[in-house]
Amino acid sequence: MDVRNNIEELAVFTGEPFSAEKLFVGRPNIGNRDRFMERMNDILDRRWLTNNGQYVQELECRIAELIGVKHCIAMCNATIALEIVIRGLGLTGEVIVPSFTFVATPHSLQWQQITPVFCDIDPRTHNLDPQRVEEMITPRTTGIIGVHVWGRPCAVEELTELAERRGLKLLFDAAHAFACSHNGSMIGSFGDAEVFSFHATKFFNTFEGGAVTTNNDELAAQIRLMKNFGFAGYDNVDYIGTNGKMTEVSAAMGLTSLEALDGFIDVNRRNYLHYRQALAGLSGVRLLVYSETEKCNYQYIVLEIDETVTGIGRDQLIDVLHAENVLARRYFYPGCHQMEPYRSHFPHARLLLPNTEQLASRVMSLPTGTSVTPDNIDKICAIIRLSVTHGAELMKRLDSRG
Ligand code: T4K
Repeated sequence: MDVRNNIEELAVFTGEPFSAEKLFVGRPNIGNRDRFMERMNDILDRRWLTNNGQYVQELECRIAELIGVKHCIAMCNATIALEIVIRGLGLTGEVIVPSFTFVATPHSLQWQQITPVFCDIDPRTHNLDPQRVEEMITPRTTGIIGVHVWGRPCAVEELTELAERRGLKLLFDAAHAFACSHNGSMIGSFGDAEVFSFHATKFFNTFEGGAVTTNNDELAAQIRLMKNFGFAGYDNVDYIGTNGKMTEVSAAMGLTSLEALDGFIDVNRRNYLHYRQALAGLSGVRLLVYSETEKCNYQYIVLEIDETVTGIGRDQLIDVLHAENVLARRYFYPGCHQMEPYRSHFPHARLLLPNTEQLASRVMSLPTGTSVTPDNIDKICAIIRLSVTHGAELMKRLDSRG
């Protein structure tokens, strides 16, 4: 196998990466090209490109059925979908969110002058800690947005009980959690509404895209108006709205991706199990595990690096992997509270976010998906194993190189 056997052979010293081909986190999964092209031709033949076309309607029905909800409203992306549903739910003032998420989550609030209040996470789950959430509630709080980070469910029951008891709206950012379940029910069916992302980097993609799912008829009707400028029929505008519509091309990709969904999950699961086996027993490197009893999409291969054990920090390990053309990512570094405008608005937020701060400094995502083979994984894990086994020595050498 073409892998390095000792640290002198690492690309940081030789300049020669093990792989000429770059291995990315977030490489898109692509379904059957012929089916997609057929649908593209059909779109062009029918000359119906957007505005609630046939493929968008079909995709919405299929997703609602898959998740077991009354309504699915397809959108141009998850960020706009979050903004629209936040407005539809009437959130104002302050909304409690994790900082350990993609910046779209707080931005969708701040964009409409609602203050995201960052709450700490449970270090075991990487998701909102419900006890901390309760401590962050003030008279200005109107809602909670839980994020099912890595597709692993939030503390759904605790957050639901808390939201009901305190009269708050509960929304879930389910950007990572398409086709995942919690206690046997599909994610997408909890809270007042949930929002999925179908961005190219998600395991199920529509190029760009997203969706809101809900069982609330009134909310669904309102969101449908809002994503189409507020139009309720020709020449009649009932609401202030925006343009959140999904195109037919995106929906065609979505329908084609749906047909391949089980295959994508099988490959992701195979990759996850392969990583698990290849990294087993490596001290200081913890692979995030998925439930054996729930549906999972296995989209994120997440490692936590404990530098006190490995002798090499997360950032140095990423440097080594990048030198080998393995483009690992630091999702979600440094935490939204350290990004603008939040860093300036809440300069002391980190004092309330010790678990977020610690996790953001240790966590990294590795390549997976249909473009990644078991052979790629063997090589990636061999590099990690070598770097960790020679952690202290490698750090000394890297330091001396300046
Ligand atoms: N909430 C959460 C919790 C989210 O994670 C996200 C998005 C959202 C909300 C908002 O959803 P959307 O509005 O996007 O629907 C990427 C994605 O752009 C973003 O959708 C995603 N989360 C986030 C976690 O990752 P970046 O800034 O890291 O993207 P970028 O361009 O660096 O690409 C990531 C990797 O994917 C690269 O290694 C290259 C690879 N890639 C990317 C694209 C677009 C490809 O190989 N092919 C491609 O076409 O944000």
